[in-house]
Amino acid sequence: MNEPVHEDERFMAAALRLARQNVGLTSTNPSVGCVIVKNGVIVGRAATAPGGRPHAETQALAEAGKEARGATAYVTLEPCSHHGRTPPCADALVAAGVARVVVCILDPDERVAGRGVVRLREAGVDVDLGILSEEGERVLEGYLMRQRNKRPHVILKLAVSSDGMIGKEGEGQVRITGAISRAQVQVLRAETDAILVGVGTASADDPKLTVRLGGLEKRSPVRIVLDRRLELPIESKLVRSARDVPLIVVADDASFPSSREGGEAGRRGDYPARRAALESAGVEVIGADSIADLLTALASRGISSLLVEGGARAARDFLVADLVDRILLFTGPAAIGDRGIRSPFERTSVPPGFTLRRTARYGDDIFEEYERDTGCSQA
Ligand code: AOF
Ligand code: ZN
Repeated sequence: MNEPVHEDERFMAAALRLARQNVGLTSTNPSVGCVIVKNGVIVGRAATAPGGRPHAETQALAEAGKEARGATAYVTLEPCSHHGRTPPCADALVAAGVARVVVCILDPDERVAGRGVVRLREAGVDVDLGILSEEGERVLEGYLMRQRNKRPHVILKLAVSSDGMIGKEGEGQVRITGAISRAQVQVLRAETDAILVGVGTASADDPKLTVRLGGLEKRSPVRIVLDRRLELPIESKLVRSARDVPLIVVADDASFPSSREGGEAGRRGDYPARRAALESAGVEVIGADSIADLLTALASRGISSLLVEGGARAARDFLVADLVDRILLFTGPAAIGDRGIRSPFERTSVPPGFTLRRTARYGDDIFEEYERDTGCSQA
């Protein structure tokens, strides 16, 4: 009697695939997938709609129509039980006459937290839990991190030359990786809620940090610059595009005039003027006195995933704070040589506490994905 289990995994895999498609589009809601199956045939399928509503289940039920009666629903996250901006999905499943619900991950949202399952069971619906939960944890990693740890899931991406450099002094953007790797990074940006660089990289490279893959432009994440003393040039591409794609500049908390008599930049006298200039260009300026503090602030505004794109100092700051969950390392074939800016690490010196999970070749580049070992602090 192994068949039913096998079938559950197949349909849950389909639901997870649907969920993946809208990752990055549904914030602050998680992207959930739902597949409704009757007599072995899919009669309804949906992912959480862009913007977060409607939820997956209601759309899949609408597609299934009368076929939902007696059917099995596969959902990647426990159906909601709260009256939020939409009625509870658990109630909608019951009302449609669904006989069985298979859930991948329980919803940690305190308004749900097991109540969705209780509601279904009380109405006589069979519920099975935890099918393909390892993959489900991954699809929902941003949402789960924000709910459980009150911070976004953090991915550190580095492009390193064959001699361990991430750039060249005084040269602005240096091509280290090829077209395929760069396209991968664009896709990655499209899937994350926010993307961060240090002010050194922002000034030297003058990047725009938007998504430039045809059709995915609207998926550009919020852009964040770590800029302790507000040195980001007003004429930078980041600032000039702040009215189209949100830009947050993070100053040292001590730089705020309200604390410690204005802090270092305040005492220099130019801080208020810089801040005003940034704000009048549409930039949001916030203060944070540590990486952990910043992540807490980002989570409280609903940011579930953060891509750290450099430079060396920002990467080091996140690593030292022990706040990196995954490292994506792209190693290009060429050396940079003289005046190279050294990467905090390269393939041969990845920090302890990370395990290699995946390797690929993208053209002439080597791609490696490292996952933080579980059991480490998740604070
Ligand atoms: C579901 N199916 O597709 C999603 C769910 O603000 P609301 O009313 O949309 O509620 C947001 C919460 O709903 C979110 O925190 C999470 O608990 C759940 N997301 N639930 O049944 C879905 N996206
Ligand atoms: Zn719902």
